[in-house]
Amino acid sequence: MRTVFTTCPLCEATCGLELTVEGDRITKVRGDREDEFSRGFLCPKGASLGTLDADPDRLSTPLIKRDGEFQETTWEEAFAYVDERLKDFPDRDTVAMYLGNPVVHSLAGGLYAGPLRKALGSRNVFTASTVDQMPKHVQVGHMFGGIFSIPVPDIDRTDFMLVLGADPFSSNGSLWTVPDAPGRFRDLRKRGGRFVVVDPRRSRTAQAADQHVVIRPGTDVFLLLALIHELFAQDLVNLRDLAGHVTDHAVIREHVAEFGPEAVEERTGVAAATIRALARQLAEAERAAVYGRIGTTTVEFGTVASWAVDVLNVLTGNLDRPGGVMWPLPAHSRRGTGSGKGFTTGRWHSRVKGHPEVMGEYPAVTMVDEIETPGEGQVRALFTIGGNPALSLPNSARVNDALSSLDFMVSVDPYLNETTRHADVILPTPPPSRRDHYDIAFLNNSVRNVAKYSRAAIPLEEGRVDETDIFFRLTTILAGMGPAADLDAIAAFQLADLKKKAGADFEPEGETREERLLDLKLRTGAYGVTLRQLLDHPHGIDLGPLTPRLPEILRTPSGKIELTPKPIVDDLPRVLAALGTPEPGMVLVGRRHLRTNNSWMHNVPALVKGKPLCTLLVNPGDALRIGLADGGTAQVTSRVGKIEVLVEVTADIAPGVVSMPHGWGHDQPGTRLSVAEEHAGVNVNLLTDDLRIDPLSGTAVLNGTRVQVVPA
Ligand SMILES: Nc1nc2c(c(=O)[nH]1)N[C@H]1C(S)=C(S)[C@@H](COP(=O)(O)OP(=O)(O)OC[C@H]3O[C@@H](n4cnc5c(=O)[nH]c(N)nc54)[C@H](O)[C@@H]3O)O[C@H]1N2
Ligand SMILES: Nc1nc2c(c(=O)[nH]1)N[C@H]1C(S)=C(S)[C@@H](COP(=O)(O)OP(=O)(O)OC[C@H]3O[C@@H](n4cnc5c(=O)[nH]c(N)nc54)[C@H](O)[C@@H]3O)O[C@H]1N2
Ligand code: SF4
Ligand SMILES: [Mo]
Repeated sequence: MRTVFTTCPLCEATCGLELTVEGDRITKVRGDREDEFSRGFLCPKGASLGTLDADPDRLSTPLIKRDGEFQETTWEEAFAYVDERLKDFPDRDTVAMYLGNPVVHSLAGGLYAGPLRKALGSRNVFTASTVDQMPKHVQVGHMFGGIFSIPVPDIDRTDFMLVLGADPFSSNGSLWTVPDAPGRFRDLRKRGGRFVVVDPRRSRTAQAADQHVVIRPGTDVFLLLALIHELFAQDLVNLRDLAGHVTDHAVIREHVAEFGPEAVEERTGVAAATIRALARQLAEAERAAVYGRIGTTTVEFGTVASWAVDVLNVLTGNLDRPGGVMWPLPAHSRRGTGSGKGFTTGRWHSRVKGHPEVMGEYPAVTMVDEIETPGEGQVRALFTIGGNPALSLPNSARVNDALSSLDFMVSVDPYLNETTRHADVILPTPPPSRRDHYDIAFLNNSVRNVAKYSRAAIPLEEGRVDETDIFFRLTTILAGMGPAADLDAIAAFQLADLKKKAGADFEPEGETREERLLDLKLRTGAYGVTLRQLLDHPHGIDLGPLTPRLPEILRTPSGKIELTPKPIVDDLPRVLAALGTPEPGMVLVGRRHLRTNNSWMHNVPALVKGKPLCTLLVNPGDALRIGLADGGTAQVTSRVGKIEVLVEVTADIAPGVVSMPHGWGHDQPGTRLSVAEEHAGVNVNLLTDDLRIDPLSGTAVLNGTRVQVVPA
């Protein structure tokens, strides 16, 4: 029996875990009380890591589909087969790639997803970002010059937080690495601070808040613009230390002139007096932070709303300031130089619908168009890497048809699920216990600067292939080096090259290619930490609270914070037009439950037991009017589809709104998910509309879908 300290890879909170390992099994999971960052916090998902890890439905060998049946095969044969079949697609744009959420949660993804995309050489790259956070990247790209320069609320030092469209008590934070978010919010209140939640649903976070502002879905943009309006109207603008670092801020006043509290109150459902009071609280707090997530990004005006969030942070002088919103500095990153050419989109456009490229990818919703539409460059082959587009993309019925029509499909995924059942080859990744972990992605969003590296808790079995090697091998295959290139030699060559570029005069240390690469990044990083030091500190190293970074962050052509970027300002007339065209009738929104993780953790018995989680929340007044009873079944219809779903009547949801979680619908034939099948639920994306996007970012509108609800 051994004790191993590691980091939970399941969500963005990056909690430290204390694992008890017996033989090749995790037999107990506890929150690591000595973890420098999470201090023992653990949620039900982390607690289930042992069961998830040992799930008998996980694939352990590659599968190749022959005559419609999956057959087990060797890794050599699987890679050789992929290499051979790819020869049928000399035009690389006909091969697409979809990268999903778990890719950003692994060292493999952090180090090798970029090279993998590059080696593919196709313009048809899609990721979960365009069903999630792309508006944030676009907005910070335009305002600060760097697509990853997303400031995060410094919750531990703030006095006031305004949270819109996020439920960190359930999601544990997003684009915001904040282990034990509930504890930190409670501490904020204990210090005498306040937080306000804007949400059409009384979420767990809203329940704990000082104030819950109920809003009509999809209308946060109007509320946010009205708050900006009020900062000017009530003479509350105070740039503090940002004066001199921003482009002319006074012009914003003109842009928001028509969004006064009275003009937006009916559309948002938020009283003008409430808006005025919120603006005052925000401006008068000594230190305040505005934070918006899913309910402000996966909506029609996601980019404008995201922009408005940070405009509020700037106009109240709370950007780059302790207790406001700040930029973390991870140990593997170097300090910025404060110079750059800014950010653009649309360097190329998609074949079928002419969508602009954003961050080198197209909207995930248009993947289906590219597969279905004949002509030169039609997508006929697809790689899915840690993604489940069959459940996670809008208009899933169409996605499923498209996937089944492909000529060739490869999935890098541990499960035979709703998506990978369509594949010709499945390359299974080992369970979390078998992999080394360092968080490349989420330390960029962390509320403290911390560093931690953990080697695999349990050695990888003989004959299995690590995810880093799967990524690397596919990269070399796509780069035309064949299925058996010498990966060590290539890695040594790359490391030498990187070493030279970084001007490093030392030999990076480590037992694996990835460790040496990480050691190089760390030692040439901002703090000069070494891999050896991290190995000596199994609970991580605390590098301190966030510190101001503005001058080195800014990479805009003007060298200032661009307060009114042209592409964003140009979208305001569309916002104004929408203000005048209210959306009558019932609308559908999403939610997350503490015991879920998008689509892929419903195969863990402890996480799906008890009351069904996949229900339609209906307000009691609406239920009475429509004739729905708690525990009954509703038929829900949208432009794209029709479903039947279990009804949960509750006053927690606003009138005129229904709420359903995503990631369910495990009743598809040909999968291997024995537990999830018993708790199938219904796929909400059979209702969401693939034609509705935020045009500036290509992000799907997943919240605020117009629906009709009747008894089934
Ligand atoms: N209606 C609606 N739809 C939504 C959302 C919503 O709020 N409402 N949310 C959206 C959001 S925010 C997101 S991020 C997307 C997620 O969309 P996706 O990323 O497409 O889906 P996931 O459900 O995260 O599926 C992850 C896949 O990775 C596999 N996997 C698990 N562990 C590993 C691993 O270690 N390595 C690899 N290679 N694969 C692994 C799983 O088996 C699964 O197939 O869904 C989006 N869809
Ligand atoms: N337990 C759990 N944790 C997760 C995940 C999970 O599936 N389960 N998924 C992870 C992923 S990939 C992500 S991206 C994050 C997301 O993290 P969050 O953004 O915190 O996501 P949610 O918990 O869905 O909270 C979104 C809230 O927005 C509200 N909402 C919906 N529409 C609107 C609107 O128009 N306006 C406003 N103001 N509110 C609205 C919903 O009612 C809901 O309470 O969570 C991550 N963490
Ligand atoms: S909050 Fe996230 S990181 Fe922490 S234990 Fe739960 S799933 Fe893991
Ligand atoms: Mo996400």
